[in-house]
Amino acid sequence: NRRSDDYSWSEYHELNDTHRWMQNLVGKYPDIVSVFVAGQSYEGRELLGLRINHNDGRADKQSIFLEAGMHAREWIGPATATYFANELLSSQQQEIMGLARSYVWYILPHANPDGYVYTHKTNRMWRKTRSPQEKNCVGTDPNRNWDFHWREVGASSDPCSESYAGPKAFSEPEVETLSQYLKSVPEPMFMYLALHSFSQLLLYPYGHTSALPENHRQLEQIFNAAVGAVKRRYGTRYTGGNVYDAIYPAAGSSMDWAYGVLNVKYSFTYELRPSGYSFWTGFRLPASQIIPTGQETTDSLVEMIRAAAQI
Ligand code: ING
Ligand code: ZN
Repeated sequence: NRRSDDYSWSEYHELNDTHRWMQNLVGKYPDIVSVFVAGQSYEGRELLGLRINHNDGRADKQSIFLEAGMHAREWIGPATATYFANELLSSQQQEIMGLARSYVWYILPHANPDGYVYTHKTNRMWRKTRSPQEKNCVGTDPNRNWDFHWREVGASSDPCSESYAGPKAFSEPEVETLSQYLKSVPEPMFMYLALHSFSQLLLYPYGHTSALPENHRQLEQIFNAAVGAVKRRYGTRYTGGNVYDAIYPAAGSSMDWAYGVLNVKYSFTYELRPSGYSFWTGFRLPASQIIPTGQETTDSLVEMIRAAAQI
């Protein structure tokens, strides 16, 4: 039973630790922070998020939604999401606090809580959800389960595959309830962000086709600003582009659904540190890199949002 002040970014946390930290923030910043429940997991856990809204009387703010932890083993995503949330609340940098005030923020560190718990208790390399499927296999890839060009390409119909799209679109309660929540967010959504790992890529739609989205010139402009900024502090190099060409065809992601169905014009996915291709080490980013990753990703998000707002 640790005190909220003990929460730090020098280690990776278990789900309950982070949920408790979020609840404690409400007590610490009652006028600014509330928690929201974006949905439920198969095993009955809450999809708990932080809503950050500086009530400074500014009307008609837009929202920015940041999702992390969709894939269970990608631990740096949730750690970076909470790092960024903490920056929005307590940064010494004027431009970050300015950004914090300019939008209504929704931050969901653990979009796949069952999977995350499973990576702590049983199998560090688990990726999917934990719902039972056919052939005695477990789990659906939640980033292939969204109802937008579902299972068209780069998604498996084999329940035992790591990229299993599920028996139908929105079969996973995590995905279905989150989609409902996203539709219910009252402020117009300016940007949708997803944090994954790894490979140091910044991605934008689409995953189901090599055809570029209608506003791809703006997306590329924002991409360039974000990739320039992520390099500033530690020289971290990112590449990327549209999912289909930059990594692989992959239909049914949250980002494409946010863009294609919710109509969020600026939708991006970060594949965070490390670079490289080693499956065995890629998801095990040392905890000593949480803070540097948090810093450079915050730098990048600041520039990304600034660039998008200028368009
Ligand atoms: N990569 C992502 C995946 O779901 C991705 C890449 C991003 C696909 C956005 C589609 C849309 O496969 C990892 N490492 O999870
Ligand atoms: Zn992922």
